[in-house]
Amino acid sequence: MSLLKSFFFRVFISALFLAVPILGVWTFVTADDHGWWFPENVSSYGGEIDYLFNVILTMVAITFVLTEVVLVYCLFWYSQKRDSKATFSHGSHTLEMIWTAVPALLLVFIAFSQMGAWNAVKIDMPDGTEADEPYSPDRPMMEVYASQFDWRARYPDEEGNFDGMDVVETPYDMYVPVDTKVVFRLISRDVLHSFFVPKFRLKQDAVPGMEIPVWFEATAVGEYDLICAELCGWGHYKMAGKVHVLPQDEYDAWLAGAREELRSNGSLD
Ligand SMILES: [Cu+2]
Repeated sequence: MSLLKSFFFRVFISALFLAVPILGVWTFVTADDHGWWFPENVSSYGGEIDYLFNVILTMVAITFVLTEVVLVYCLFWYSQKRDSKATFSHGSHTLEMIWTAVPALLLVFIAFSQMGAWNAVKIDMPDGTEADEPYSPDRPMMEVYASQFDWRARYPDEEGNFDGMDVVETPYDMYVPVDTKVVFRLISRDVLHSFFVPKFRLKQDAVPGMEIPVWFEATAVGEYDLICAELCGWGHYKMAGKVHVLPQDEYDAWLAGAREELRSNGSLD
């Protein structure tokens, strides 16, 4: 009996293949205990995004496990020596219908399940702005400029203007009040960048030539990583900033202080 057909070799190879789904599922099931899972969610819509992620992950997991089980079964069963002749198959119309219809239905299900979250995050801005209408200048909270290789948050002056002398600009850092819907325009000065705050479950491309309204509501005071999620050049790695979420009174005090410092021409201590 050749080595390839020996029973123990077939068991060994099948077990190796079986280890893939077992390790794969184990990795996901225990990921949270090892700190490999998502960072904590601190945004009002983050729970919805995580829910959608889990729905899709479950679908993928079931498909993955079923496929692997069939693979291991075939690997073991059909590698044995047999005397019978192989049968010729012209394909199966029924099977093709099933493996086309099932994924199609799943995709339709995903498409409908995500509509609410997509609408809330990307289309209906909380200040009434729609993503495809020009941003209204009477409601701006801030502007965020992305450029090679930094982020700049710009805060309007007391009259709400972005082109006056008292526009506070903070490179890399962004300051926002907690439990408040923060709306801003995302603008790129050069190439494609992507505004990504993992703990807010927020990612939005900055596209040259477009002013894209973005919003979030942070639910906990803290300091959160802001990174660029679009490879934008040699200094891409440097586009690491922080979103500082402050209690409302501290935010007001910070903004007032920053404006005062700006007007002082640097003469304040
Ligand atoms: Cu970038």
